[in-house]
Amino acid sequence: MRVVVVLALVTISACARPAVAEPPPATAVQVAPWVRLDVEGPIRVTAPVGLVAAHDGSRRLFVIEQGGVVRVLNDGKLQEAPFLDVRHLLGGVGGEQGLLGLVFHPRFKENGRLFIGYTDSHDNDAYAELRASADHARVDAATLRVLFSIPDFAGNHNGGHLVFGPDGKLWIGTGDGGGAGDPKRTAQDEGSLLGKMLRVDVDTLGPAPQLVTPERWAKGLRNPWRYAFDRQNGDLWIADVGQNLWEEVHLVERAAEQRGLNFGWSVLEGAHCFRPEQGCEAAGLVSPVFEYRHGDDGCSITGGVVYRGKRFPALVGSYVVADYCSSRLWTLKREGARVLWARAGHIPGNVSGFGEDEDGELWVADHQGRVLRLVAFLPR
Ligand SMILES: [Ca+2]
Repeated sequence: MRVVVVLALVTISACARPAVAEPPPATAVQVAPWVRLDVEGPIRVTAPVGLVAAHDGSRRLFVIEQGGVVRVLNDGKLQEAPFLDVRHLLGGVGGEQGLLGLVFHPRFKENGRLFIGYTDSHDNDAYAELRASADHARVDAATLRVLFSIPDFAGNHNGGHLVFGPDGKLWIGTGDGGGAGDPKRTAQDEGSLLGKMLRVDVDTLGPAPQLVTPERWAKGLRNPWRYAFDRQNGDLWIADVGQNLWEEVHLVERAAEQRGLNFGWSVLEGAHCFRPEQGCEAAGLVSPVFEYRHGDDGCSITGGVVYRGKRFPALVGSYVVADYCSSRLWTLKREGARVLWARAGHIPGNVSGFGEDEDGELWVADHQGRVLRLVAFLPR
């Protein structure tokens, strides 16, 4: 089965302008032609929330199932035996809870280390290390060591994503804890680990039970559902899920060289005062480079990866995002100081995550139970 996706490259002029934040979101004009994307699939899995490669030369792609199992795709075929099963560690599963993230150590091929983010049996937000078997064919859950966990008070906004940055550190985006409207104001609270982008050095672990003390690299996030580094230039793209009105994307150039940023939540939602009746002070807050309003465009952003594959030259350098509700796709690209965005059609289903294989080629997770692969990019 092939699903044809139409990609329309348009100008950014229709993008809503910020009400209060400074500086305003970058604006630019895209002049590339219309193109079509072909997506091949599906591969049937259960509630996938992400796709990750180990970059160990095995060419395997790992499917994160929210229920607590990691499956293996070998050359596009689903392996019967699971790679990892942590179902017994999870409390509530479904909604926004469960196994939420997976990443392999940059030297996984030598050290067999990998890391997961999940909601634990107490519904707290946990981050842990595991070690693969000697042949790296599977992972025994008994090797798990919790790096740290964050007490949580609601079932939603649990972060869970993990990526390694160009600095060799593990970057973990946490949600504000949940409920609605940042009820405990955690995202702006310097003392809370919630609503932050954390940075962790996993190569110098301390003693149990808290093996690491995360650095609060940035604050003001609501629930960053997938972010990615551009491995060519170190730019960090963050898709942060909005409340009732605005979905947003942040861009931090050469992020590892910066720190102390404030992405605005819950002073702002997108580039707009979140509590307009109270007014808001936007000075010093990082404004999103892209936002869209709830409605036909959707209701909950799913961030992807920065495409650095070879198959589709016109996509190189683009951060691909989708909306979970509308399944519309967009591509975002920095060119100098400008950010270009493009509508990219849609994929039926609920896009819950993206992944890139060892070649940097793009895959898509549909939360309804499918894995899809981008197989063609057709100018017309
Ligand atoms: Ca929560």
